[in-house]
Amino acid sequence: MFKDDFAWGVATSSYQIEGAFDEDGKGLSVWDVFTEEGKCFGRHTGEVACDHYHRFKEDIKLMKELGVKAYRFSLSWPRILPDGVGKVNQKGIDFYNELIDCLLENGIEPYITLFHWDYPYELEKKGNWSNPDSPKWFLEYAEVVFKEFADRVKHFITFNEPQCFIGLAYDKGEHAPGLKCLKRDLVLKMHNVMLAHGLTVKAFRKLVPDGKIGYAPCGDVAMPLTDSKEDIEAARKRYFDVTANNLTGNVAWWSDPIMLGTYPEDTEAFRLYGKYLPKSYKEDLKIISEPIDFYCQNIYTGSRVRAAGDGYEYVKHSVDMPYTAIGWAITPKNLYWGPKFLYERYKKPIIISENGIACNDFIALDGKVHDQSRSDFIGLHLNELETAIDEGIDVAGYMYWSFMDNFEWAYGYSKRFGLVYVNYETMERIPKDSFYWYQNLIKNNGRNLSESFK
Ligand code: GCO
Repeated sequence: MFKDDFAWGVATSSYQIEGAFDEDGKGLSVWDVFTEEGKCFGRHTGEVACDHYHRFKEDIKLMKELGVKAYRFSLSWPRILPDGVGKVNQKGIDFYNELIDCLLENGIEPYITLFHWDYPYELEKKGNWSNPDSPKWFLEYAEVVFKEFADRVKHFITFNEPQCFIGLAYDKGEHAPGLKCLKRDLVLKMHNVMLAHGLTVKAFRKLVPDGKIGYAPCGDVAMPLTDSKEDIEAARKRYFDVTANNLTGNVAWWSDPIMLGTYPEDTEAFRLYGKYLPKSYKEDLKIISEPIDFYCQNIYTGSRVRAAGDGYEYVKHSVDMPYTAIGWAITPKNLYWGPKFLYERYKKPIIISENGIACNDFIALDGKVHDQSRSDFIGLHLNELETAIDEGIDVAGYMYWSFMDNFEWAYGYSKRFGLVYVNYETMERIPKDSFYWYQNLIKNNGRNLSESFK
């Protein structure tokens, strides 16, 4: 059963919805530059996105109608500090103040993600996360945020999916700024991101003693092929393993330092690349592991694993596996095994900070969007999550990704994840069928989950 105070929510991020990319003194982010260079599907950009910057009141009205208790959104660092550090842009602060006040007036708890990828371009030019000062730059930004907003906002998340803003951005070259760096550089960037996290949590404790703070990484969940002890242990091993090929995209390198105060030293990647860590890394780990209050995870899909010798091996999905419109396998059990493995290793309350599906949504003759498969996707996943909760896994919330259709990074606007359909020409918002399905579920605190399939 879901707890009475379960945080039923929806999530978005600044670059994906705000637009107003150069309005009111905002500085450029790496995504503004990357998209301007035509690097994303159809040369789409976030210049206007969902125009949320001008329409946030209308959007929050819909959120209230949806009945969510929590709204997870991110702040644009260069909207607040156009150069990344130094001068604060008061108009940026004003925008977020209005947004926060409007949420609170509507009884919605804000969950602020400090960083969801729109890195200040001015800092990119100074060497981004490889610069030894980069953790302090982030701390400066975070302190401005805490001072301006933490009188009203009590839930913060430092980083969203470092696997992507380092891995996809500086390792695979698919996300802004689109680079392919050497391993020695990647290890340093990863370390500096985690140091920035630790410094921020430390500052938060002083500045916001009554607040809660967490961290939101991601990762493909390893699901055991059978319920045998051997397969379960094989899946756990794979989930937290770090191979040479998965240095930037894995779970343990990005979470063990923060949650356990150690690097995953018994992995292939550490044996190969641990030597690139700064000499002071053990000292830094004391800061990096400053305790947090909740551990978030963005979970979308999973892989099947079985025992093989004293290790593990992948088992391909069956040929009839269904895939979402973005090509991800639909594997609801990831919301059982993911939280379970994570809770058993890290022992912190878990928030599913993202879970969702891209569908080929369109407006039907009756003017509505009939996305039955989205409701089913959510229901199937929540069913598994509830089983984990019933077995004692402490899960504090679930944030559907996303509240509305938006700019899906390298895919531009071609993938729709929203509960609310967005017509990008007129900016009209149309709640999809799943909006009303989720509304009903929240109203019943999830108690009608099994009935809701009927
Ligand atoms: C992600 C992001 C979102 C994506 C979503 C769907 O964290 O990758 O947090 O910005 O839009 O995950 O891909």
